[in-house]
Amino acid sequence: MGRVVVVSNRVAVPRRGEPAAGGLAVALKDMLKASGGLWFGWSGETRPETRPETRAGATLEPRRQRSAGIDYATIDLSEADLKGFYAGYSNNTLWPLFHFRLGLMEYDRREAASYRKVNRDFAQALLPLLGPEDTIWIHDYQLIPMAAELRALGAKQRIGFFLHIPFPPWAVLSALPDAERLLRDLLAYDLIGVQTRRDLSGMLNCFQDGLGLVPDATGGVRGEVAGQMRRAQLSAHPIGIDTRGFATLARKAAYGPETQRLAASLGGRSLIVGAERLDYTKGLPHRMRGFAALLARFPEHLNKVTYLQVAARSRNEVASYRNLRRELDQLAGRINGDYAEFDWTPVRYVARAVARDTLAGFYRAARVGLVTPLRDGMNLVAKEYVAAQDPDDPGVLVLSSFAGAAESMEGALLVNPLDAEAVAEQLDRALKMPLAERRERWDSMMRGLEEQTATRWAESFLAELEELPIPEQDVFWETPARN
Ligand code: ADQ
Repeated sequence: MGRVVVVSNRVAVPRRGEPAAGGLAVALKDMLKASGGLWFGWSGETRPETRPETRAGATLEPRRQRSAGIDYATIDLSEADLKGFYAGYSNNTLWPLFHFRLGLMEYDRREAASYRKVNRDFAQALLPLLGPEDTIWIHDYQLIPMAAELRALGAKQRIGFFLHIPFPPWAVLSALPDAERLLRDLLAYDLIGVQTRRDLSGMLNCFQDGLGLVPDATGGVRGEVAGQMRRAQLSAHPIGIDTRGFATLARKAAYGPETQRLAASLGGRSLIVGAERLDYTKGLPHRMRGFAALLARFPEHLNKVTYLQVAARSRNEVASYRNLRRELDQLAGRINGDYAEFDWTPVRYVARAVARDTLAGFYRAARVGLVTPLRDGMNLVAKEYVAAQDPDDPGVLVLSSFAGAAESMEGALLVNPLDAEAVAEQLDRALKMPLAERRERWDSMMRGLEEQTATRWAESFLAELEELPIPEQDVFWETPARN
């Protein structure tokens, strides 16, 4: 039996004094521990341009570490890679494009080349560490071409890919000058996992309209990559959280000093909570406008409800993120200016990360979890909010229908985040919802969360990958007869 080798742009190498990792990292680590596996990726460090490894054609020597039964191998990126591959093509081209934000997408051929180079560097650095029986699982949009690069170097192992963010249909993806190449790169994988049925239909539509490949009856596509015929299986594997673990964390945190201080400061008012990275996909300005509409249209909530938004700063090197920050500062200031009383601040806006257990306690203290991204692969905050609730007196989740989580969380009040009035109406409904309905909705969501955990997600993806026929089998390397 071979190992599982996980590859992701950032590697969660445990460091002393660091807060506990989230559910996703824990699920991957458990799986790696069980298979004696390896986690490979970027160290998060940059290296000077003058180092010999930076020269074209040189292979980077990964830094090896072992911790709690898992091997880690990491490489540094150069400043130029960081700019072109990471801030540029990954976060300023693919991220907005995959989130349907063509107006924010920028494109630069040098950044596209840097993206490809870093994927080649990753493949070259990983190849010598691989055994013939290993199963490789590559994560997310930063590393789409990595399997094609590994195949070009002769790798025959099973390679799976999971996309954490949405995948748009061809009408959107075709705006990318390299769209066809990116789709061909995907064919180098044996299994491509996406979050939802919506992403799956987006991807199948791209293969069909972009490359003219008709999916077979079992959801696979066959096509040529690097002179070889290959078949990639496509399927949806919605990610989950460590539901029990998070519920326990929240129960304990409710007695912690932060949640106690928060509760005391509310003076008996209801709390609406929002938490995310400060990212334009999360719909934060729309959410603030929705909250303002609540106060304008339903004045019975004035001085009775407080909205706490914690937004961890993110990707400050990209201009659209700095602009968002400015917009939010202004909006929060304006709403408070319009509605605050000397003893009540309607919007509490905290632009930084908070500890995981503190966040869990805040979720539990909130009558409403307000999760309204404009697009999101899944959205774990929605799941964490539900897991954190007190079963005897649960709060209500108001959720964007554009979050992947909406496909499986039927107990939420769904909303189109672009419609401020609709957000206000759903907030009003959530704040007034009787206990019996809150319980019923929460029960149905919690049952789903207990089934669909992060561990189940990792297991089901790998089980599907490992059941697929070995790529070396002849049928995968023949050119099919043309008809
Ligand atoms: P993200 O876009 O980062 O993930 P999400 O799934 O919501 O979004 O996960 C965010 C995590 O950060 C949660 O665990 C949350 O608790 C934590 N967090 C949020 N705000 C915080 C704050 N202010 N301080 C501290 N922690 C905070 C990407 C995709 C998602 C997909 C995940 C997993 O964009 O759609 O669900 O990957 O596949």
